[in-house]
Amino acid sequence: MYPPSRKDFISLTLSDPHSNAYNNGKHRRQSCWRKWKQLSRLQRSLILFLLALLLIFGLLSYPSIAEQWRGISDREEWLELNDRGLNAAPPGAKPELGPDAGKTPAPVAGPHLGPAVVPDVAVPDALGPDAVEELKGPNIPILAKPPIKKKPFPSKRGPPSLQKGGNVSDTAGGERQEQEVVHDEEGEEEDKEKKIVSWRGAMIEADQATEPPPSTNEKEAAAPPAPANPADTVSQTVSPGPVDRLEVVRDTFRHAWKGYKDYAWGHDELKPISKSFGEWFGLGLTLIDSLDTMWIMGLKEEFAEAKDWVEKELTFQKNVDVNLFETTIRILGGLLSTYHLSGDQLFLDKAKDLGSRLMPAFKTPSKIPFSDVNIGKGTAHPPRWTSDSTLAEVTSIQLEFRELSHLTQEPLYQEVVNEVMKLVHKLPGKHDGLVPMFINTNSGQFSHKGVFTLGARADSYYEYLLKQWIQGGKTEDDLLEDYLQAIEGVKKHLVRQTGPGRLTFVGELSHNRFNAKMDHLVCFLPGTLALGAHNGLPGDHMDLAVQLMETCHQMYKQMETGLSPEIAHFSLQASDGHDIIVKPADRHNLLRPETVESLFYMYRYTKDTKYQDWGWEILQSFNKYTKVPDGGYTSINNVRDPVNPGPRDKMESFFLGETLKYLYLLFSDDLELLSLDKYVFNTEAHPLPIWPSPPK
Ligand code: DMJ
Repeated sequence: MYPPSRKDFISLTLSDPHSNAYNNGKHRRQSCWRKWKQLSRLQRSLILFLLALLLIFGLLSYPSIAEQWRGISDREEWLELNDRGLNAAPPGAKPELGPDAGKTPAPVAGPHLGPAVVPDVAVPDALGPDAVEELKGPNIPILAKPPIKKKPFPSKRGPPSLQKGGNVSDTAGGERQEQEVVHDEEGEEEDKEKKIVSWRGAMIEADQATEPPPSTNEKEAAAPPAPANPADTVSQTVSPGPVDRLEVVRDTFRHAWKGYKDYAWGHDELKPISKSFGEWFGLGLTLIDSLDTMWIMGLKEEFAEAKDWVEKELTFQKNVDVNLFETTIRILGGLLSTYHLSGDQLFLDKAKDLGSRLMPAFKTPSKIPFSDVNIGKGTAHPPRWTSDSTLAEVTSIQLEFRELSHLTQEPLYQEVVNEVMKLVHKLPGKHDGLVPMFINTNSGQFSHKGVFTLGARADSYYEYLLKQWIQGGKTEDDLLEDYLQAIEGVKKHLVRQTGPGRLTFVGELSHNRFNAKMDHLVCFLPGTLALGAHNGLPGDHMDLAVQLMETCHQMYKQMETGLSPEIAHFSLQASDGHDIIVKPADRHNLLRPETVESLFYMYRYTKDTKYQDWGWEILQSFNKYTKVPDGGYTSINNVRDPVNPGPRDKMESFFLGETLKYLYLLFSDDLELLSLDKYVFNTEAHPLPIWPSPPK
């Protein structure tokens, strides 16, 4: 018997895959079907089985893929949040072309520079006509919203992103550039050494998230930080004596240190919720920032362990870009002060090594230093999109470099930083002593003139004018002249009072328009004014200090958590209900020190115990809303929501280096403990000795 004629076969030959002949869809479908029918039963079953397998696998892996997509959309959300008011551009973002194209510094929202600053861009204010004056600077380029880079799926499955709510200002600062860095440590393979470290504060997820497994992390990230062990929150009505308060600060430090030790040892910063760490420069930032605090608090065991790490592990021979300012105030300053307190040569040796590696930053046409230095390669550069440096950054490294010269008898350190001060002293473009926020490293001229603030990017310029003058035995007249003139400028242009409660605050000026906005960073000013007054400067500086201290206190007291927002706006009209207005994007608290720093100075100089009480309330609020049960403290997203303050999963090094140190000194009645007549504190709270006055 002949088999039935196989027309199928004919059709198959017609559909020669190599021919370019047109096959319509129907024809193709028929061919497929015929092909399928030609297969043996075994072949068909095998194919069906494989398809079923693929389907099952696909269904099983769906949740994790969906989870990753959710992570991406979360990231987009916080990037957008950062862009509020065109405030922050993520790494790599460039400003739109404009009159200053190619040299416009991107604004930064960051822990170190403070809130993002684009003060000359109008921000609609829904909160009332006086909360903020609308500002419309005509010539300032607006940052283009940068493309959002989607992170490719990791090749291996790892712990989910635990940045609940995102480290808004910590990870997406406009000037932050991600760089791949190869650490040149001995004995390590290059591949293993590759880490992402960023410029100016971008905390890139460390590869090795430490324990515990993802599920636990997720659970904790979702929950607000410990609504405190009742023992941690001493009732505000019970006022323990100073000794008890000192012990509570010590306990707070120990708890913070425990988290760092358990989950971030030797790394830059603790992420207490996810029990992991973030790297910035990869130099053990928190550990070094904390050294002198431990010494001052008498935490000997902790100090010994940390010293051991410095001795055995800390190396500056690393191919890493560091920010000159941040590295100077935190690491160089921390090493120098620890050397002074402990007398241990180890810390001076490390300081010398670091100081010499930072020197390439000063090799610029103008002698105004670049922002970034590669401490391994000995190269320096400005941010990618500009040749500007931030004014506060180039004028707030002087105390440390000058002290290094003193200790090493090597004049070069002092010479390079003094040169910067000389240049700025005679520079045109100041406004009654107030300085613009940027300076160009090529021309040595101010850039982006017209915006004046005591907040981010300018703050510590004013602080270091006074402190250098004090450090140098009050002999350098230019510094004093600049400081006095600046404070007059502040009084004339920036100081105002609120309408409802007559609170005195320091606003900002943008192209001659006043903005009733004050960064928490500005709360360093009462302390600095008090320091100046104590050193013989006009008495009205102290009056202003008292008034501003009250305002900074109110920035905490009027919030539901008792913690200050990052930025406050003030009402100028008496008819407005509230003195202080907080915009949704400004509600975060990064555990900053400025208010407790000023409380310390105010108490030392007035002996008014209300300042200690105010500090005590702040400490209790930190313990109530930012304490993480298993160790560490976290920045929070919303100081107005005591039910869910929104942990950010980051403990800044300055919480241990500054905030807790100043609280400890505030509660101590031992005036000889770091006497303000013998020491001057750098802007990261590291005490350096005041030099003896030269004979007259
Ligand atoms: C610190 O690094 C220093 O105090 C700096 O001067 C400003 N920002 C942080 C703390 O807020």
